[in-house]
Amino acid sequence: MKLYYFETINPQKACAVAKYLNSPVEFVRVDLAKGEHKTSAYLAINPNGKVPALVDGQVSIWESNAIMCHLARVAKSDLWPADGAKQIEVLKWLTWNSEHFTRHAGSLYFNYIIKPKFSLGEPDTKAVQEATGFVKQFGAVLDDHLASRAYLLGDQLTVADFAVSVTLPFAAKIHLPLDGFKNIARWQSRLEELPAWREPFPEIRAAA
Ligand SMILES: N[C@@H](CCC(=O)N[C@@H](CS)C(=O)NCC(=O)O)C(=O)O
Repeated sequence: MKLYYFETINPQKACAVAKYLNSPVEFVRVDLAKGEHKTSAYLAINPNGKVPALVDGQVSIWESNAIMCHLARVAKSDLWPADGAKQIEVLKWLTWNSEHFTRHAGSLYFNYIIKPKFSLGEPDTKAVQEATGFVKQFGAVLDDHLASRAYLLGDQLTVADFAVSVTLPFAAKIHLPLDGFKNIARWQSRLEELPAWREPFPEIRAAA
């Protein structure tokens, strides 16, 4: 399998899960700064021109959530639970995350990290203000849920934990308004114990 990535949050989920599972993937870096995601060769793999993408035999999979689930399923790992009801629960959190929590936390990541990195101008004050309000609102839902659980599904770590937590390593830099959410902090400390969560990306080898 080949996993196409760059060091940004969506590929981060797929890379972290691949590393956690020790998946037999070849990591292929697609340099967004050089426009490598817009080449015809890459567009044949992911017509959206975005990372990550996974090629497994004849199949190309795009969307980081689908890639995480595929890697876990192939590895027969509980990161993608075998039980149907638990799969629905994972799907619920992945959807909630894309539609609500990381949708808005991702806006802060875009304004405070991506914009300066790619010289896209100053943070948009209105967008930042709006995203901050939503992260607080949905952060409270997450914090309440984690009050009595180690992970999103209870005792069992799943791909949903990798997805929902993806912006937490950047909390200070992107001004994530999560101060005071003690259960999220406890959950983050638990995830930080996982080397693959702390260091999701492969080392970049300097050219010889
Ligand atoms: N929903 C997609 C989002 C992928 C995405 O937006 N990737 C960003 C990097 S985090 C990207 O490739 N951006 C380049 C572009 O849009 O030109 C996923 O989860 O895989």
